[in-house]
Amino acid sequence: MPLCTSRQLVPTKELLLKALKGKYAVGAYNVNNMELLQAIVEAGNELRAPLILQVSEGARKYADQTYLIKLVEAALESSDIPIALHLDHGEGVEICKACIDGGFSSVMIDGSKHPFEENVAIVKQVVDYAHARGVSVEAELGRLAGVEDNISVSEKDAIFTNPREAKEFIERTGVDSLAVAIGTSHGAYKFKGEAKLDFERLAEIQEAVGQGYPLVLHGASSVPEELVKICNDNGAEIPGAKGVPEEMFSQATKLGVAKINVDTDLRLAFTGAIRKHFKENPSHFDPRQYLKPARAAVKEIVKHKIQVFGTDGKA
Ligand code: PH4
Ligand code: ZN
Repeated sequence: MPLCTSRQLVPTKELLLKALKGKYAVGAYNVNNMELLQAIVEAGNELRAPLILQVSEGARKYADQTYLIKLVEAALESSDIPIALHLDHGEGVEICKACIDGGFSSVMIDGSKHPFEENVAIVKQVVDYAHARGVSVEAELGRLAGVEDNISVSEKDAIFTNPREAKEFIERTGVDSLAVAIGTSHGAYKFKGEAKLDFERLAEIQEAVGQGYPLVLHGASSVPEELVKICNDNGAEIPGAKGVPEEMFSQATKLGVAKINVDTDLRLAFTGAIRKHFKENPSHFDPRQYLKPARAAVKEIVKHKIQVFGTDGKA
């Protein structure tokens, strides 16, 4: 069912294939409320960059899918850049079907916690349903985990995406994009020691699946020191947070990463701005007073992300 707007969402696959060709990545930003959505879309509009808006199961529980879809409809009406709407980490076949029926451009079926054969079977079911309705599918192989300095080769092999399995997985499921585990993890604490991603493995994955196949990086927030500092200077306790260094993304896009997920950095920007506002204005209690700087801070970080991930700027 298409969304109720005069302007429609674009197919996620189209955005990813274009990004692959242009050697940049499309940022996929998590949407949980109106201010986050407005900030993301304003950033994309200003830089003429395509966007993937993504909604997790947690977001659906928090805000209700109907509200989120209506907000996305409003965003489409107030912008003219290509926008896709994606289900992030769909846990099972039913939620994927609900989002496909609800008009999403793509869904992620996350069967990564299941053994390989089970993951193949679940993903294949979603792919069959989605493709019959013109919707594309992302899946995940391997487990997202931060890299500790002393992680052994066999530990890595057990957790990270196996290139040979990736090729077989794609061939057997027909899935349109694949999230790979190469050392990123969700949240603000990604690395105990030095930040490291397994680019050798990413190169092997790209060789196995082919240069025209879009890969996805989850857990890709950079956890900028200045955003953590704003939070901590204004009462937060987020010590020792560490994300993916920004200079790593150009290497990732050269090796087939066409979609980069960002949520934690938006949370840090939003929360930092609110904390700062309250510290400076203890008498304020009108939500518009503190949500306005929060929205502006998210817009700034999304604009920065777009510049870091690259764009053809022609959207
Ligand atoms: N995601 C975001 C997952 C958000 O349930 P929830 O709404 O908390 O789920 O898929 C990412 O990959 C974000 O990575 P990041 O933490 O590095 O930003
Ligand atoms: Zn994720």
